[in-house]
Amino acid sequence: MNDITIALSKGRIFEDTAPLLKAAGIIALDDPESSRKLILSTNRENVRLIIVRASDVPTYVQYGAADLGIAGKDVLQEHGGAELYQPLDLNIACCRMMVAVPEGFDYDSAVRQGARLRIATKYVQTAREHFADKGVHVDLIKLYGSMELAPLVGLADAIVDLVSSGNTLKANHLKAVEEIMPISARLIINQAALKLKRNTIQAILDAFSTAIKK
Ligand code: PRT
Ligand code: MG
Repeated sequence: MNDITIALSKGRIFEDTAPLLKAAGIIALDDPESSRKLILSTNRENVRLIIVRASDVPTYVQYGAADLGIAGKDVLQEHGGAELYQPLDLNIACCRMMVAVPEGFDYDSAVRQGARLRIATKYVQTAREHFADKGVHVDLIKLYGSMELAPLVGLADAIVDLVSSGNTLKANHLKAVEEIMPISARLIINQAALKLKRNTIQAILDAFSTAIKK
């Protein structure tokens, strides 16, 4: 049996992936929320999980430090996805990437008038492409979190961020004005690993696909 390393982040990705792993006969022996271990053993001697930042998952898989990974489309879009095989939309950790502005801001007329907008976001590449396609001039301000704060303190006119329930926007008197793309987590595979460990990886892939369809 080939040794397999799977990269994933704790929190919602781990929680939503655990049932899929279980369907593939893989159960983590530690809980990443309570354990400080970054390498988790599983019930299968040849399979281990590594716990990394959500945005670092594609990097570990790209360089072959992990054979498989689970990453949001938001993260893959920013990373560029080069050299990664992406065979499966897992349909977990779903949300939408949106443009949001303060409740009183008239986004449509600002866009119509050709105003230059200041956009704060963690998703600079995705935002750049989106506004370029629309022909809207923007200045992008890179943030690493709490994007919702930026328009409230005059750092930006608008933000590009992920929205699921909409509660965070509402709590900060912001409104979503445009959807950029629907987001869900994807299985990513290192291409060399796929060739070298095809049988083991294919078995995991098949178990995931069956579990998703249920
Ligand atoms: O936390 P860290 O900086 O390490 O990384 P991360 O924030 O990227 O990781 P994590 O675990 O929070 O998210 C992992 C993945 O989950 C993301 O890459 C997305 O693909 C997916 N996902 C699904 C989400 C959400 N839903 C989501 N709602 N990621 C973040 N959010 C945040 C959003 O940014 C906003 O601040 O939740 C807030 C909005 O939620 P609502 O319910 O109030 O609308
Ligand atoms: Mg987070």
